[in-house]
Amino acid sequence: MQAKAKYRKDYKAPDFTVSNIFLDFQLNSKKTIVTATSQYKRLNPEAIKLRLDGHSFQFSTIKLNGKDFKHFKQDSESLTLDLSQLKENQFELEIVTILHPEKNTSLQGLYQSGEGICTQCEAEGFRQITYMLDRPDVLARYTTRITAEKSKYPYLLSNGNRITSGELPDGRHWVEWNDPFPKPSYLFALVAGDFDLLKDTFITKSGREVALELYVDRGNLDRAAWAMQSLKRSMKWDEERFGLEYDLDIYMIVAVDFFNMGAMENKGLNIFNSKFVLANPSTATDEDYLAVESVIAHEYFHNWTGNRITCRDWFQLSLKEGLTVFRDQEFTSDLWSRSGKRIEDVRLLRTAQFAEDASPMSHPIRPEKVIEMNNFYTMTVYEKGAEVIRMMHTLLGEEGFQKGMRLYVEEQDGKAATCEDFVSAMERASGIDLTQFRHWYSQSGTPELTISDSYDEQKAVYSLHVSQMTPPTSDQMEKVNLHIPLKIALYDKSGIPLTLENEGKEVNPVLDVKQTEQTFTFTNIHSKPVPALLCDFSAPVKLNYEYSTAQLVTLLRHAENHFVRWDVAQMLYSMELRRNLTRHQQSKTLEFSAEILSELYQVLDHYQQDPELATLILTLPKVTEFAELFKTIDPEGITFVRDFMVRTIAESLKQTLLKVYNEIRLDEYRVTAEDITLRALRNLCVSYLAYTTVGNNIVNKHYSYANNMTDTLAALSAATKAQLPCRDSLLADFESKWQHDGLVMDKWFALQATRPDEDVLLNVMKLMDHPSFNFNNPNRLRALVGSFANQNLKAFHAIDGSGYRFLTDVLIRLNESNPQVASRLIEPLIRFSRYDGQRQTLMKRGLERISELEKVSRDLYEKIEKALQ
Ligand code: B3K
Ligand code: ZN
Repeated sequence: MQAKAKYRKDYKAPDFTVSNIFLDFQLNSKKTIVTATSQYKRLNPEAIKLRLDGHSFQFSTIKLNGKDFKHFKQDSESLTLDLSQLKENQFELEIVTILHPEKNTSLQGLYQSGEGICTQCEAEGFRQITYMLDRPDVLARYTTRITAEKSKYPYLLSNGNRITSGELPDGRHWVEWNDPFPKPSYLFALVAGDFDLLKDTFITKSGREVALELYVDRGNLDRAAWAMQSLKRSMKWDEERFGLEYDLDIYMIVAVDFFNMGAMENKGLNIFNSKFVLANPSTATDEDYLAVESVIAHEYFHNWTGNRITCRDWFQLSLKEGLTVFRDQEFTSDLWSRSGKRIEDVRLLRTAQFAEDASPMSHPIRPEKVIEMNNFYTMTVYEKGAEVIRMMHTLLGEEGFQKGMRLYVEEQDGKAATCEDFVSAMERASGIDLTQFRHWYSQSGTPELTISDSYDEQKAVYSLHVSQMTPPTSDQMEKVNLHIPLKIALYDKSGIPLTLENEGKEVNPVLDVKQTEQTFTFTNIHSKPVPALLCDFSAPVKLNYEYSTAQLVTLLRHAENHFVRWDVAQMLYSMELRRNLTRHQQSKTLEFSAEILSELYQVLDHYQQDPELATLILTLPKVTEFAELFKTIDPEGITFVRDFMVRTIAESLKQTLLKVYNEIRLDEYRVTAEDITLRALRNLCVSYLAYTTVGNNIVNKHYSYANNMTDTLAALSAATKAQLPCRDSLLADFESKWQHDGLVMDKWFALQATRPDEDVLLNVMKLMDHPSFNFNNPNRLRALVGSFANQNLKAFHAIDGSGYRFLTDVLIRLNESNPQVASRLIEPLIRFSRYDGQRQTLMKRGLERISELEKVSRDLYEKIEKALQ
């Protein structure tokens, strides 16, 4: 296997570019003929070789300026034209290729999804359609003409505006589209199929009317309204907060069932995984509703941050992704709850991104070396990338940040830009020096802040001693000091906030940590304070400070910042888990601190003060969240102790849980912040009560009275996790109701995969033959196999190696059919260094089995090579 790596440092501007491209698709699911006629320009007068990317199609002819052309060399991934005889610097190439959408299970390029046909071109899928300069810094104007059988494909869609259309005598019809905005090939899209269509309009702030069209599978119109409303809210918000307006006359979204990721921001024609479009009360949970809204927003926001301003090369991916995630996070925060959204995002970052940065795949948000680009659509590039943007927002403030955004847009509109272009605009607009801050782009790993404090009672002086250190990562041994914004607050013992000052001068609560060791001093402090550190998670770092339980309790009760109150609850839980894991490993009986239980009781009893925060505080971290506390993970022990913690909380708060459960009354289902919050709290009560003597009764009733999917699933999940007697009948009931609907069945598959039962793996294997399961559908695979490998810590890491063997078998199949999905699913296996020696050997055996295959995909090769290195 030889897979060549690309390095960021090797970037060279292209020798040639394409100004216009005309694509003619004679569409058929078995055989599609594509004729691409492109206007090329030689940018470097010395260049005589034109290397075009392309693979996985049949190539029939190539013409240069209308004449058959033979001076080319072809290999498995490219076509190189010898243009030494060509005098002109502008020329036309016509290339004919033949594709087989029906056979394309990789779901990249042109492929069949259900009865329809669609495309996915990011990052490098366009080269599976035709030979092209398939790189994001080649921006061309696209005209696309699609011809297909009218009865099967009444809708023929592509980017931009519908120009003309016509009928052919043989039952086929055609439509021609033109996109006036030059774009890179990865933003090209085509969809053909029969759909139900939801139409609406949006009037932009400058008064232009935009047609909005949402295409869903026939019969799904009653699940489309929420996505449309979400789109309109996104368009409005981007005008109000960022001053950015939509630019075409039409915006289309198509929902498809077979899709490798969440959605794709193709210019004017977003293609979505149906999971992030379809929602109605009986099929979608509150969480699904919010996820739909946020993905719709994310893809819409890409129209400016991604499409109008795109990336110069793929190493700059975070330029569009980090920024667009930041924008969608802000959108959700403005519309719903800022602290709730922050907590959700930090939970994800601390588990998934920190884990990635401690794995063989560790990379900076702007990677230096890539083998398969699809492997870099990561938590690091997206979520840590968004944190880096958020830190700049913290340092510059909203006003300075928006000034920077305006400068960035003004300078880069219509261009392919770099991360440096963005930071430089922020710096120049605000006058704030970001020299040291830039290291966040080039340094991988999770920095650690170790903080200690001292108090001089006589002088009334309090000092925080902060040191920073980033441990080496698999990709980078040497680390430098970063510029870390550390937001703090001080409280006195009774929880009253103290003014931050130094010698009479007010001190900014965001401390600039820049050196290995720094001391920050506060004067006029008349008793030893309790510090709230890293408020709002002002930087993506780990914090070491020896909090006492009493200090944590003070903050839990009194901190003004909601994030801090939630965060200290996490610390209390972590302390309990660590302490009990040691006891468990020493075969001692487990014990839960009475003091903490009584604090939890107070939070629950006073939930009305802030039901959302109460719910978040009372939610115990998942096993996977707890696992991240340890260098070496004990899957069985963590699962055992967490289970003990759940049961203890449930038992000791039982009466109050019951009281709250009965107090909260929600009749008609509404997707409002207030109702979602109360529903979440009530369902949290159900999840705890399931472990008590009233569990079976309550859960059973909760299931039968449920008038929405949120409650139904909460009951089903509680029954499964607590292994209640009613479990099997509820699971069977759900199955018989929803077996026709893959998307809803995914919830059921995920529950099946996370059952605490001993025989869960046998059950998962059996379910791979379930009529609702489909190995070629990534959503089904992620629900069943992904949930098992990522969420069922204990069973996946069973010491007999059965979990690893199962995943390896699945990966071997997927290596051929869909490498991109395989590469996501392999993650838990490459993280073997986090487990004991016996498990490591078994996990490595799985990886070796894959690497011994005759043909390993680039996607898997890159990860296995890094892991076994
Ligand atoms: N840009 C796409 C992701 C493409 C992934 C390619 N493997 C969706 C998004 O981030 O909005
Ligand atoms: Zn994105």
